[in-house]
Amino acid sequence: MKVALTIGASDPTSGAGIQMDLKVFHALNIYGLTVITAVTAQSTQEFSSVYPLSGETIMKQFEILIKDIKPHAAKTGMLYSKEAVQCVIDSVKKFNLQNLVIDPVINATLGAKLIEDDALKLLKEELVPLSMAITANIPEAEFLTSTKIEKIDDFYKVAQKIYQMGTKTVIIKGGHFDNNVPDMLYDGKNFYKAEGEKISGQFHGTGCAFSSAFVSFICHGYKPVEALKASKNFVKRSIEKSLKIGHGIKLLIIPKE
Ligand code: PXL
Repeated sequence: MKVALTIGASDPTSGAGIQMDLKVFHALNIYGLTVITAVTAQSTQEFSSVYPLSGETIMKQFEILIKDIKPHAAKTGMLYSKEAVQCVIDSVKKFNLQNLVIDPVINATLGAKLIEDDALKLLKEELVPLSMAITANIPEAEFLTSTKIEKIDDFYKVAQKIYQMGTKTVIIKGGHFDNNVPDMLYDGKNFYKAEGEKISGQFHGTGCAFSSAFVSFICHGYKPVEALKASKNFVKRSIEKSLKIGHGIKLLIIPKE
Protein backbone atom coordinates (compact mmCIF):
# COMPACT_ATOMS: atom_id res chain seq x y z
CA MET A 1 0.00 0.00 0.00
CA LYS A 2 1.26 3.48 -0.85
CA VAL A 3 1.78 5.80 2.12
CA ALA A 4 1.48 9.61 2.22
CA LEU A 5 2.20 12.03 5.04
CA THR A 6 0.22 15.18 5.75
CA ILE A 7 1.87 17.90 7.81
CA GLY A 8 -0.70 20.40 9.02
CA ALA A 9 -3.15 21.49 11.66
CA SER A 10 -6.24 20.01 13.24
CA ASP A 11 -9.65 21.36 12.21
CA PRO A 12 -12.40 20.15 14.60
CA THR A 13 -15.03 20.31 11.81
CA SER A 14 -12.92 17.78 9.87
CA GLY A 15 -13.72 19.90 6.83
CA ALA A 16 -10.12 20.95 6.28
CA GLY A 17 -6.68 20.30 7.75
CA ILE A 18 -5.31 16.89 8.59
CA GLN A 19 -8.75 15.39 9.13
CA MET A 20 -9.78 16.22 5.57
CA ASP A 21 -6.46 14.99 4.20
CA LEU A 22 -6.91 11.61 5.90
CA LYS A 23 -10.40 11.23 4.45
CA VAL A 24 -9.08 11.94 0.96
CA PHE A 25 -6.11 9.58 1.35
CA HIS A 26 -8.43 6.83 2.53
CA ALA A 27 -10.91 7.37 -0.32
CA LEU A 28 -8.07 7.19 -2.84
CA ASN A 29 -6.58 4.03 -1.34
CA ILE A 30 -3.56 5.69 0.26
CA TYR A 31 -2.47 5.02 3.84
CA GLY A 32 -2.21 8.44 5.52
CA LEU A 33 0.25 9.51 8.20
CA THR A 34 0.02 12.81 10.11
CA VAL A 35 2.39 15.25 11.75
CA ILE A 36 0.45 17.96 13.56
CA THR A 37 1.75 21.53 13.64
CA ALA A 38 -1.10 23.31 15.44
CA VAL A 39 -4.59 22.84 16.81
CA THR A 40 -7.34 25.23 15.73
CA ALA A 41 -10.64 25.95 17.45
CA GLN A 42 -13.20 26.58 14.72
CA SER A 43 -16.67 25.66 13.53
CA THR A 44 -18.48 26.10 10.24
CA GLN A 45 -19.55 29.53 11.57
CA GLU A 46 -16.49 31.00 13.23
CA PHE A 47 -12.74 30.68 13.39
CA SER A 48 -11.77 31.23 17.00
CA SER A 49 -8.13 30.44 17.75
CA VAL A 50 -4.85 28.79 16.82
CA TYR A 51 -2.70 26.88 19.32
CA PRO A 52 0.68 26.21 17.70
CA LEU A 53 2.73 23.23 18.88
CA SER A 54 6.34 23.79 19.88
CA GLY A 55 9.19 22.98 17.50
CA GLU A 56 10.22 20.20 19.86
CA THR A 57 6.77 18.59 19.72
CA ILE A 58 6.67 18.79 15.92
CA MET A 59 10.23 17.49 15.46
CA LYS A 60 9.68 14.55 17.78
CA GLN A 61 6.67 13.42 15.73
CA PHE A 62 8.85 13.34 12.59
CA GLU A 63 11.76 11.60 14.27
CA ILE A 64 9.80 8.76 15.80
CA LEU A 65 7.46 8.27 12.83
CA ILE A 66 9.89 8.44 9.90
CA LYS A 67 12.39 6.09 11.54
CA ASP A 68 9.62 3.52 11.23
CA ILE A 69 7.59 4.41 8.12
CA LYS A 70 8.95 6.21 5.03
CA PRO A 71 6.13 7.87 3.06
CA HIS A 72 6.13 7.87 -0.75
CA ALA A 73 5.01 11.50 -0.72
CA ALA A 74 4.25 14.28 1.74
CA LYS A 75 2.21 17.47 1.77
CA THR A 76 2.21 20.55 3.92
CA GLY A 77 -0.94 22.44 4.79
CA MET A 78 -1.33 24.91 7.66
CA LEU A 79 2.12 25.34 9.23
CA TYR A 80 1.46 28.60 11.08
CA SER A 81 4.76 29.28 12.85
CA LYS A 82 8.34 29.82 11.72
CA GLU A 83 9.34 27.00 14.05
CA ALA A 84 6.98 24.61 12.26
CA VAL A 85 8.36 25.59 8.84
CA GLN A 86 11.90 25.06 10.13
CA CYS A 87 10.96 21.58 11.42
CA VAL A 88 9.61 20.65 7.98
CA ILE A 89 12.77 21.94 6.26
CA ASP A 90 15.00 20.01 8.69
CA SER A 91 12.94 16.83 8.35
CA VAL A 92 12.80 16.87 4.56
CA LYS A 93 16.60 17.16 4.52
CA LYS A 94 17.35 14.77 7.39
CA PHE A 95 14.97 12.02 6.28
CA ASN A 96 15.25 12.68 2.55
CA LEU A 97 11.46 13.03 2.20
CA GLN A 98 10.41 12.64 -1.45
CA ASN A 99 7.61 14.19 -3.49
CA LEU A 100 6.87 17.11 -1.20
CA VAL A 101 3.77 19.07 -2.22
CA ILE A 102 3.21 22.47 -0.63
CA ASP A 103 -0.30 23.80 -0.21
CA PRO A 104 0.61 27.38 0.74
CA VAL A 105 -2.20 27.83 3.26
CA ILE A 106 -2.37 31.53 4.12
CA ASN A 107 -5.97 32.40 5.04
CA ALA A 108 -8.96 30.37 6.22
CA THR A 109 -12.19 30.46 4.23
CA LEU A 110 -13.61 32.36 7.21
CA GLY A 111 -10.81 34.92 7.03
CA ALA A 112 -8.36 33.99 9.80
CA LYS A 113 -4.64 34.16 9.15
CA LEU A 114 -3.13 30.65 9.10
CA ILE A 115 0.58 31.51 8.78
CA GLU A 116 2.71 34.14 10.47
CA ASP A 117 4.72 36.57 8.32
CA ASP A 118 8.16 35.26 9.30
CA ALA A 119 6.96 31.69 8.68
CA LEU A 120 5.77 32.56 5.17
CA LYS A 121 9.10 34.21 4.41
CA LEU A 122 10.99 31.07 5.47
CA LEU A 123 8.57 28.86 3.54
CA LYS A 124 9.21 30.87 0.36
CA GLU A 125 12.97 31.00 0.77
CA GLU A 126 13.87 27.56 2.09
CA LEU A 127 10.94 25.13 1.87
CA VAL A 128 9.73 25.86 -1.67
CA PRO A 129 13.13 24.86 -3.19
CA LEU A 130 12.70 21.40 -1.59
CA SER A 131 9.26 20.80 -3.11
CA MET A 132 8.08 18.89 -6.19
CA ALA A 133 4.92 20.98 -6.46
CA ILE A 134 3.01 23.97 -5.11
CA THR A 135 -0.78 24.09 -5.29
CA ALA A 136 -1.87 27.71 -4.84
CA ASN A 137 -5.24 29.34 -5.28
CA ILE A 138 -5.36 32.82 -6.79
CA PRO A 139 -5.12 34.84 -3.53
CA GLU A 140 -2.22 32.63 -2.39
CA ALA A 141 -0.41 32.94 -5.74
CA GLU A 142 -0.90 36.73 -5.61
CA PHE A 143 0.39 36.89 -2.06
CA LEU A 144 3.44 34.73 -2.76
CA THR A 145 4.48 36.91 -5.70
CA SER A 146 3.06 40.32 -4.70
CA THR A 147 1.42 40.37 -8.15
CA LYS A 148 -2.27 40.84 -8.95
CA ILE A 149 -4.00 38.30 -11.18
CA GLU A 150 -6.55 40.26 -13.18
CA LYS A 151 -6.47 38.58 -16.59
CA ILE A 152 -5.41 35.25 -18.02
CA ASP A 153 -1.98 36.61 -19.01
CA ASP A 154 -1.22 37.32 -15.36
CA PHE A 155 -1.57 33.59 -14.63
CA TYR A 156 1.45 32.89 -16.82
CA LYS A 157 3.52 35.64 -15.23
CA VAL A 158 2.69 34.58 -11.68
CA ALA A 159 3.28 30.88 -12.42
CA GLN A 160 6.74 31.73 -13.75
CA LYS A 161 7.50 33.83 -10.67
CA ILE A 162 6.54 30.97 -8.35
CA TYR A 163 8.57 28.52 -10.44
CA GLN A 164 11.60 30.76 -9.96
CA MET A 165 11.31 30.25 -6.20
CA GLY A 166 12.64 26.75 -6.83
CA THR A 167 9.75 24.27 -7.05
CA LYS A 168 9.39 21.86 -9.99
CA THR A 169 5.66 22.17 -10.67
CA VAL A 170 3.42 25.17 -10.13
CA ILE A 171 -0.33 24.71 -10.01
CA ILE A 172 -2.56 27.77 -9.83
CA LYS A 173 -6.19 26.94 -9.23
CA GLY A 174 -8.65 29.14 -11.08
CA GLY A 175 -11.59 28.76 -8.71
CA HIS A 176 -11.37 32.26 -7.24
CA PHE A 177 -11.53 33.92 -10.67
CA ASP A 178 -14.68 34.72 -12.70
CA ASN A 179 -16.45 31.95 -14.54
CA ASN A 180 -14.78 28.88 -15.96
CA VAL A 181 -11.19 29.81 -15.47
CA PRO A 182 -8.88 26.85 -15.93
CA ASP A 183 -6.43 25.54 -13.41
CA MET A 184 -2.94 26.08 -14.74
CA LEU A 185 0.16 23.92 -14.39
CA TYR A 186 3.65 25.13 -15.24
CA ASP A 187 6.67 22.83 -15.12
CA GLY A 188 9.36 25.24 -16.23
CA LYS A 189 8.88 24.35 -19.90
CA ASN A 190 5.20 24.12 -20.72
CA PHE A 191 1.89 25.47 -19.51
CA TYR A 192 -1.05 23.08 -19.27
CA LYS A 193 -4.65 24.04 -18.65
CA ALA A 194 -7.28 21.92 -16.95
CA GLU A 195 -10.68 23.34 -17.85
CA GLY A 196 -13.71 23.02 -15.65
CA GLU A 197 -17.00 24.59 -14.80
CA LYS A 198 -17.03 26.84 -11.78
CA ILE A 199 -19.48 25.73 -9.11
CA SER A 200 -20.76 28.81 -7.30
CA GLY A 201 -20.80 29.04 -3.52
CA GLN A 202 -18.32 28.94 -0.66
CA PHE A 203 -17.00 25.61 0.53
CA HIS A 204 -14.65 24.78 3.38
CA GLY A 205 -11.58 22.66 2.65
CA THR A 206 -11.41 22.57 -1.14
CA GLY A 207 -7.69 23.48 -1.08
CA CYS A 208 -6.89 20.69 1.40
CA ALA A 209 -8.94 18.17 -0.58
CA PHE A 210 -7.27 19.17 -3.84
CA SER A 211 -3.70 18.97 -2.53
CA SER A 212 -4.21 15.67 -0.72
CA ALA A 213 -5.87 14.18 -3.83
CA PHE A 214 -2.93 15.44 -5.91
CA VAL A 215 -0.46 13.77 -3.52
CA SER A 216 -2.51 10.55 -3.67
CA PHE A 217 -2.45 10.43 -7.47
CA ILE A 218 1.30 11.15 -7.46
CA CYS A 219 1.70 8.15 -5.10
CA HIS A 220 -0.25 6.05 -7.59
CA GLY A 221 2.27 6.98 -10.29
CA TYR A 222 0.35 9.67 -12.18
CA LYS A 223 2.35 12.38 -13.94
CA PRO A 224 1.65 15.89 -12.53
CA VAL A 225 -0.69 16.90 -15.39
CA GLU A 226 -2.72 13.71 -15.01
CA ALA A 227 -2.75 14.09 -11.22
CA LEU A 228 -4.04 17.66 -11.65
CA LYS A 229 -6.93 16.52 -13.88
CA ALA A 230 -7.84 13.64 -11.59
CA SER A 231 -7.70 15.84 -8.46
CA LYS A 232 -9.83 18.53 -10.08
CA ASN A 233 -12.46 15.93 -10.92
CA PHE A 234 -12.29 14.45 -7.41
CA VAL A 235 -12.81 17.87 -5.77
CA LYS A 236 -15.65 18.68 -8.16
CA ARG A 237 -17.46 15.50 -7.11
CA SER A 238 -16.83 16.30 -3.42
CA ILE A 239 -18.26 19.81 -3.92
CA GLU A 240 -21.32 18.39 -5.68
CA LYS A 241 -21.99 16.23 -2.63
CA SER A 242 -21.26 19.03 -0.11
CA LEU A 243 -23.70 19.53 2.74
CA LYS A 244 -24.60 22.06 5.38
CA ILE A 245 -23.66 19.85 8.32
CA GLY A 246 -23.34 22.82 10.69
CA HIS A 247 -25.02 26.23 10.72
CA GLY A 248 -22.35 27.96 8.63
CA ILE A 249 -20.26 27.22 5.56
CA LYS A 250 -20.85 23.96 3.63
CA LEU A 251 -18.56 20.97 4.16
CA LEU A 252 -17.32 18.74 1.35
CA ILE A 253 -18.41 15.12 1.32
CA ILE A 254 -15.60 12.90 0.09
CA PRO A 255 -16.94 10.32 -2.34
CA LYS A 256 -16.25 6.64 -1.76
CA GLU A 257 -14.38 5.50 -4.85
O1 PXL B 1 -8.17 25.21 3.99
C1 PXL B 1 -7.03 25.61 4.64
C2 PXL B 1 -6.94 25.08 6.03
C3 PXL B 1 -5.95 24.19 6.35
N1 PXL B 1 -5.81 23.69 7.59
C4 PXL B 1 -6.63 24.03 8.57
C5 PXL B 1 -7.66 24.93 8.33
C6 PXL B 1 -7.82 25.48 7.02
C7 PXL B 1 -8.91 26.42 6.76
O2 PXL B 1 -9.70 26.78 7.58
O3 PXL B 1 -8.49 25.27 9.32
C8 PXL B 1 -6.44 23.44 9.91
